[in-house]
Amino acid sequence: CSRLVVLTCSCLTAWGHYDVCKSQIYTEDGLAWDYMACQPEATDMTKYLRVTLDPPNITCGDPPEMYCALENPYMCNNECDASTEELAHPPELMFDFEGRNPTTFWQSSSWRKYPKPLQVNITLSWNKSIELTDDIVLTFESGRPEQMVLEKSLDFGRTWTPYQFYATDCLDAFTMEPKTASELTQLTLLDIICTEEYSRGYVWKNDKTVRFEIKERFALFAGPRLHNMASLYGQLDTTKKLRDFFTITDLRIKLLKPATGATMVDENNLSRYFYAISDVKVQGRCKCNLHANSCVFDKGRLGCECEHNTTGPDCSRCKKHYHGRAWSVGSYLPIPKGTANICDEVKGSASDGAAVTRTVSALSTGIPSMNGPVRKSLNFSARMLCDVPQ
Ligand SMILES: [Ca+2]
Repeated sequence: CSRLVVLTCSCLTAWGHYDVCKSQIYTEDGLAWDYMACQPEATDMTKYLRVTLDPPNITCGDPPEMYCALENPYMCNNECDASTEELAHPPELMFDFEGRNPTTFWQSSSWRKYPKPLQVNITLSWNKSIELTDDIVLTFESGRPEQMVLEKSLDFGRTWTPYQFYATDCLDAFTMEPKTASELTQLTLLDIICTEEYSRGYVWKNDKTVRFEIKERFALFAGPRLHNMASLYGQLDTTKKLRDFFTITDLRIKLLKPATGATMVDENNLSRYFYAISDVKVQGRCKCNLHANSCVFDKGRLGCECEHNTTGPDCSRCKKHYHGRAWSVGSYLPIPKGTANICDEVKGSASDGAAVTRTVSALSTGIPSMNGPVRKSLNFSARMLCDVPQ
């Protein structure tokens, strides 16, 4: 490494991660900031969402109902009563801490209006663009649905596109050939597939989860254990479609048909059929266009703490007086492979000194940050940053 790079590396070791926005370096002109790729820490995004159900009165318990087990219509000991805390199953119970016993879950009314379909839309809204970093995992306490679609929105719920279809029979339900995420390749990564992997009949007792496989898709570029994130970052840097694929503002779980245990629907005992979800996992980070390394939740809203003289909830424009050149997304790759694409000051506006002061104070505000403790993957960071042509 050259002298400059050695300094950057030592700063990083102290800071702990490659994703920091900048570090101080000495140049011929004195102390200066060295900018590099930055993005907020990935975290549990279910803490920051708003959930809406459609139809709104689909949650069980008003009036109280008794439910029977799917596999045994004579085992009816599941009572739902919205007016009693111990017997109520409101939507919040999909996002609380799991791991205690008994489990807590949201539950729908039963299929008492059969043959009219029992369908529920569960919409999760962040009011902010976020980037998914791990699999979306839904855990069902009822049998897993026979038909379901996971959809995403990038424009706060105005328009929706499917992420994945799920069915016991993809051809019958959606006229799609069944596929699994493991069959995807770099070329078909963005294809929307229908999978039968998470819906099959009687095995539901053993596996209650339905997944949208983010990591399997990442692995197509980063390798099976995601050891080569630089390769994925390189792809993300150059392919907007790929970046957008993993970006959402909202998710919608469309439950289209409950589990029936792969038999004919028992019309005399419709209290066997319902949806119940105990847990929803969504890991991700605020999308800050690689211009912020932290994101705060303030007054019920997520917002990036923008650097590089950018502003807006996603740092998607240049600050006033900093339109010296057009705004551009930052880079996943550190300098010199990538560039931070800093918004330049327009000559003759605020002084350099004032700009630096503002940036520093933004870093040291007392607002609780979503950045967790010091990050891991030091080796990766140092290697990436030292990888400079001599
Ligand atoms: Ca729960």
